[in-house]
Amino acid sequence: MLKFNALTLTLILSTGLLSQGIDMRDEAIEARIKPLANVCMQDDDCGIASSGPGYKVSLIKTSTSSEPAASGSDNEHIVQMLNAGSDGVMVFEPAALKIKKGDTVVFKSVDPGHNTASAPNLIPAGASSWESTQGQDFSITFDTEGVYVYQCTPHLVMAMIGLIQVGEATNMAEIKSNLGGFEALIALNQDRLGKYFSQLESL
Ligand SMILES: [Cu+2]
Repeated sequence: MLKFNALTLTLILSTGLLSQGIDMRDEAIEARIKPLANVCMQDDDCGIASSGPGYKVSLIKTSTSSEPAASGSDNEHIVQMLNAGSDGVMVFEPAALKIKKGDTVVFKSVDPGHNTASAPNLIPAGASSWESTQGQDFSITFDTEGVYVYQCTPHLVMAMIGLIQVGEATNMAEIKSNLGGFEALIALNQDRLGKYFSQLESL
């Protein structure tokens, strides 16, 4: 006897199994079924509705390909804003990121006191600049192809910076020719900028 509804399947097992005793249910059947289903005796009040002899089994809903989590992550990228990371103190992680046109980047305010802001003249022509509020998560969807340089405004002097490449690096030459003024604002960790460009090019 099978009875379907939207989320659960109630299944009545045969009375043949029942006749072999309660031990078989406890040790053999329940152990195998438990990860997948709720099971109880037909006569027990276990919250599973059914009618008929045997056991009552309601399948536990597990994640399937229709769950949104897996597909969403393809188009969404996380950049953490950190007090300390693998590149030292005050960092975006990952600092170099390559994404597809139309993808979204979520800047996570893991540690307080950071923000993300596009660097002036260091984003593709026609792209929108951004500046987030310090200490808050911020997400942005990139619809214009090219390379973007961004900073944490309070920690730019310490080279808390990052690079995002959307699609092809169509504006790389222009970015590199405009870098001088930006570099001059960085007093510590001056090697990071070159390192991040190398990382981006190797992605
Ligand atoms: Cu910062």
